[in-house]
Amino acid sequence: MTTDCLFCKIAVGEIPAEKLYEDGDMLAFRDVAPQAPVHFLVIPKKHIQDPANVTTDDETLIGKMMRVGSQVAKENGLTDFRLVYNNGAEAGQSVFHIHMHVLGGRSLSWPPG
Ligand code: DGP
Repeated sequence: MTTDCLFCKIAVGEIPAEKLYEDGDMLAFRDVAPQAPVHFLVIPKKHIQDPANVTTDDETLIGKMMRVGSQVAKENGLTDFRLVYNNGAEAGQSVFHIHMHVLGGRSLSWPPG
């Protein structure tokens, strides 16, 4: 846990969130500013700053994020959905604890703005 990290605080329950999934090393919770009818985030409980800081030791954990995100998407009625990682402020990252956005429930355009 990194003490000044918002998502670390959510991971340990210090800050409340609407949780959709939790196990020993992972959490999925609804995004506070949803951009689609279904919009939630999947995070590892371990603090990793961003995709660029993933190491070979994290590969299983990061792969699990995709499996858990897809499972929770299906549980929330989605068959079509988008998985997004933002890396760095210019790419739209505002919380520097790695997270995967899962968005669905409406038609999504491509490319993103
Ligand atoms: P990004 O911009 O990719 O770093 O996404 C961060 C997301 O986190 C953004 O969509 C809003 C969401 N978010 C920020 N603060 C909170 C919070 O306190 N609770 C929840 N549930 N989501 C948050």
